[in-house]
Amino acid sequence: TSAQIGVTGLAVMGSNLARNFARNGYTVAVHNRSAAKTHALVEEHGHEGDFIAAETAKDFVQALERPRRLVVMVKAGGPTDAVIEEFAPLLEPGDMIIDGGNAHFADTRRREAALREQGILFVGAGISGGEEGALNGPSIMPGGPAESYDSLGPMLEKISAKAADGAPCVTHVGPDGAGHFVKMVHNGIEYADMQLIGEAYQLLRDVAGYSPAQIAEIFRTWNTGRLDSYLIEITAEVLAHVDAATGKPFVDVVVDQAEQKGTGRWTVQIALDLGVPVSGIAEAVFARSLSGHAALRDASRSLAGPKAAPLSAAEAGAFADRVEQALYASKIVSYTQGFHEIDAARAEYDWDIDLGKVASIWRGGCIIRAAFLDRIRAAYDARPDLPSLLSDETFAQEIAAAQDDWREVIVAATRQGVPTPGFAAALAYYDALRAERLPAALTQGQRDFFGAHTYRRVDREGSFHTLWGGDRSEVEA
Ligand code: NBP
Repeated sequence: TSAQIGVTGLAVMGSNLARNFARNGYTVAVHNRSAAKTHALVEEHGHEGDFIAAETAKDFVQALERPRRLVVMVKAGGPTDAVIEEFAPLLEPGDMIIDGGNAHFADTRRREAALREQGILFVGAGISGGEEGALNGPSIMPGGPAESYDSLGPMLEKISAKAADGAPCVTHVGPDGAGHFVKMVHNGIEYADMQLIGEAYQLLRDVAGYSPAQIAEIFRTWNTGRLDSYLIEITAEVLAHVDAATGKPFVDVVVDQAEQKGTGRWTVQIALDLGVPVSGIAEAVFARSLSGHAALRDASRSLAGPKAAPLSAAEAGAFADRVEQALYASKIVSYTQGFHEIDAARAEYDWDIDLGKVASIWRGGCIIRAAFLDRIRAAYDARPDLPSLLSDETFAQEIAAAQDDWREVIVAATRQGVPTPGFAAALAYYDALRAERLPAALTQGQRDFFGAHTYRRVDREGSFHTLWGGDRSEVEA
């Protein structure tokens, strides 16, 4: 017999993905650089389905039915190139390599172009949901040539998570690096979601005076409403957890320095290149880096702050409702910014990405899965050319209803000296988009003054320059 799919790279993600394929009835060839992992997988989980263990690259390739489908689940970067270099010479035109690692989309574009020369279909597939998702159903974001999806799609649909309506959380996202790009933005949005939740927690604690256990209850309540999502759910779990060793809230015994693996940073770097304002995601990335500057924070602890005036217990409940509004409104803005970035990449790289489909495949399996995504899908389904999520009538109305509370929360935070970069950046974005006039006109005047960079006029076509050093008359540039 031969295998319908092969997985090489059998650390936690690869072995769980291989088991997922096997449990869904596929015969799976498995291979790892060091063969011990291959044997361990088959010994421990061989009973879950049909595995073919391959010790060498040659055996692995020979075990696959043609055209071959070979999933690479190794460490992103150099290791992925090493594996492709090892396997590509053993493959034939029409065979497919699927990279399920967290590759940078630019690497995926490069690899796709190189392998296309050899007639090999290269599919860069973003996979979200961690090890648990890989085993029981992840959200999958495959890119690459569209024809790859004919044979690969049905298999991925089988092993993927399913949304509440039963739809598989996978679609052909777009050509070459589109899948990894969308996975990158997914992670950027995840950073923003986590930061906003963190700010809500901090406000409930430092302004409203709630304990972590009480805040866990508040999050549990929120999770039954429009904020219903995996991240809100696990936030309640983490906040309710008590450290066994000290009896203190778990959140109080963890060092408050957040780490990152880099996909959030990429989201911001690429947004800068594309000229897309993703201020909420950027603040989330910066908040993590700020938290890690221990020496700087130590040196700054004695800096002056406002006189603290905590709320009374009677005021706290109403404040918590306001925080929910602020969190929800800020979340709409983060997703607006993330989808803008995908839209900009769609134009830049000529990718045919269906934004409603993207929202749809994030509804299950992945870290940002949320009831909210159904609404985003509906917004794009109703109007595929929606200029921005904020242009959707329902979202606009919800923000209109939330904005007074949103502003109040930021005022309270500012007055009490609680940093809310995510909430504040989201509101600034919203207000800037709404503004009749922006100070960008002044910026243009300054640029023309010091650098003769020219400006456009509101009342006439063309570019103009004022002779600032001379008689200040205007000339056409
Ligand atoms: P790791 O990222 O820790 O990679 C370990 C695997 O890479 C092992 O199979 C290892 O083989 C192999 N490998 C390395 Br390292 N260098 C190699 C080389 N030069 N040639 C061949 N194989 C090499 O594994 P992971 O945590 O399972 O993640 C796999 C991919 O999935 C990564 O790209 C990751 O970013 C992505 N991802 C992870 C998660 C998650 O939650 N962990 C979620 C989503 C995506 P060895 O056993 O012989 O050392």
